[in-house]
Amino acid sequence: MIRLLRLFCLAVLLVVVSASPTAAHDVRAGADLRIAQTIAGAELTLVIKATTRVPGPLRVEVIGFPSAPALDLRLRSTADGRVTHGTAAPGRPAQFRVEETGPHELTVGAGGETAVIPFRVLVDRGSGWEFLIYGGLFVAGLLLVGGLLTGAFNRRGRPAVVVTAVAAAGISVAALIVVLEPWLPARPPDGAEPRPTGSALGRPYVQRVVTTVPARPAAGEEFTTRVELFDGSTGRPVDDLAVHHEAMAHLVVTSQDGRYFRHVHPLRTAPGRLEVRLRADRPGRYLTYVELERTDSGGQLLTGSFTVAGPERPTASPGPGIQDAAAGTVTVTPAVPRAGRPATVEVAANGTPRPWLGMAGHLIVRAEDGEFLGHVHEMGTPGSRLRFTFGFPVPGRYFAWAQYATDRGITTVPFTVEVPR
Ligand SMILES: [Cu+2]
Repeated sequence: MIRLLRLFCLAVLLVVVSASPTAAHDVRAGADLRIAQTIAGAELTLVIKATTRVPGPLRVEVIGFPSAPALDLRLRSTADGRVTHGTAAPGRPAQFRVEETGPHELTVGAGGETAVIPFRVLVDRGSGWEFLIYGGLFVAGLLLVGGLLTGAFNRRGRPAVVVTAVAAAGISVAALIVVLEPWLPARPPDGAEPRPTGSALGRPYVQRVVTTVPARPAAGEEFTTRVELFDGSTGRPVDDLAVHHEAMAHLVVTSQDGRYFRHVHPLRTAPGRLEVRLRADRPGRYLTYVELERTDSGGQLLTGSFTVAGPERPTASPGPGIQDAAAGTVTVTPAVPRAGRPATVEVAANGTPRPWLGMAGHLIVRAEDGEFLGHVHEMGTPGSRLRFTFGFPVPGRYFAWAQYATDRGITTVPFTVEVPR
């Protein structure tokens, strides 16, 4: 009996240890896939709705901040190569039909730009532990009935003990599974990746190359910022980014003087390649920070820089969103923050914030010299006051930008903080 239980516990432990973590871009019952994209000068969130059955419908919605162009969509099943087309705009979702679970690709086009988003359609198949529950009960029931019929319980000695012990074990296994089920790993859903390729230690860090096209953009002219990602070990393109905070990657571009700030969500234009179109109004050095996460691995912050050639040319289009120091009153507590201690940053938002990237508000902080970039989120304060807790690591001057979304779009509130010695 004890040996049996020991064996069973070992089996459970083995399954728990080898359980595969959730994959990167999945659409499954009860879970929409939300991906922020900066495309055609607009900031939007693409929502691939959850699927409950396959073959069945797959809906794609678009949320604009504040608006979004009509998107040309193309859905391709990687398994059989079937392609279907559609268009989507805010309030006008696209409806596709998926014939198979497993890997798919959604190509998104607008304003001459194209993103390819790989994702998997998954359908849950139940926990997979039912066979142990029903099996245990079935064995117990069978033995009890058989035991009663043959009179095994009336006899003394081995038969009665064996029948009782095995029946009790069956009931115990069933009961144990019923109790433990919420903590047991679920069976991978239909369409899941056959086997996770990463190890428990995570995947190697990503090496990045940040370039611009053209190589030396002119102030006021549109250019493409290109981030190429390479595996630290193999040198091959990294194409296993996990969606975190509703994006494959978050790119922050600031001018060295801190007067230019963009927080955008580049498009995946090829495996391991992310691109976003920008326009900078003044010449000089620009610093880039990419926040991303590889599947089964932790988050990473990659830095880079590029130079914009002169002369200064104020652009008519400041990029997606509103950048306005008057768009919110900022209060820092204590008023003179100390290095290495948490400070509270409160922003009185102009309007009612709505979720963007899964949060009510974002606070991005850069050290004046560019050596440090921090990013924290609003703490769930109800109403139009946004509260952040931020710890400035060392004394110095910091450029900060609080961001929130309302019906008017994304508002960025720039401010600076001095942390004395
Ligand atoms: Cu972002």
